[in-house]
Amino acid sequence: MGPMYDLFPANLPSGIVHLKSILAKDTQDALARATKQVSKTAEFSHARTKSGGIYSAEMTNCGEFGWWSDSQGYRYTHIDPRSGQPWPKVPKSFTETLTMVLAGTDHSDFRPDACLINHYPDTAKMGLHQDKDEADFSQPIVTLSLGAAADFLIGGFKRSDKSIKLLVESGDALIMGGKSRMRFHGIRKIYPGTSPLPGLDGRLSLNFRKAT
Ligand SMILES: O=C(O)CCC(=O)C(=O)O
Repeated sequence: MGPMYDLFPANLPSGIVHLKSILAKDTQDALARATKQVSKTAEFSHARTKSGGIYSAEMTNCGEFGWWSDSQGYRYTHIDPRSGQPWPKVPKSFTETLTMVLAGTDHSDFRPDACLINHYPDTAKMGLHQDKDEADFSQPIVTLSLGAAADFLIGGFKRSDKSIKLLVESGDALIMGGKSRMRFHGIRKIYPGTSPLPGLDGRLSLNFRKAT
């Protein structure tokens, strides 16, 4: 059975698509296991902002490009700046799952070249921000959620605009595209102890992007 679009909240801004529970449990497990493999080559670590701040989420990447932040600022790189090695290849399970998720949406032709993976320990957050290091803002951002539930904030086009709160849970996909591609967004809260996946504490997000 395909996605049941009529079950999704009707009050989300145009361009935001929340595909609730679209990933079967065994798919979620496979993605979490593949993430573990990626992190054996490119380990999770807390990136720093240019000004020396530290992200409370841990990050790594796979794909042709990875997003990184350090004393040189935000950017996409071919290599992991920590090791000097290329980012690991995108696992087949990621690509296959993304294709399944996007089938039947307006973004079935999306071909990302970067996957930023965030791991949020129970106390981590991510402040409101826009994703604007990519070359073409007509390309969406697609995020798969695994593990603990979280409050995802969707704001406006200025940081000070009001945001709405969306509960994202393990197995959900969220698309930010079209008119909503440049909305501020962030993670306000992780719900500790809610991960349904054995061996995964906290929350993982797989963030597919077209960097170039
Ligand atoms: O973890 C998420 O769901 C959002 C992550 C995010 O906004 C980002 O990495 O830019």
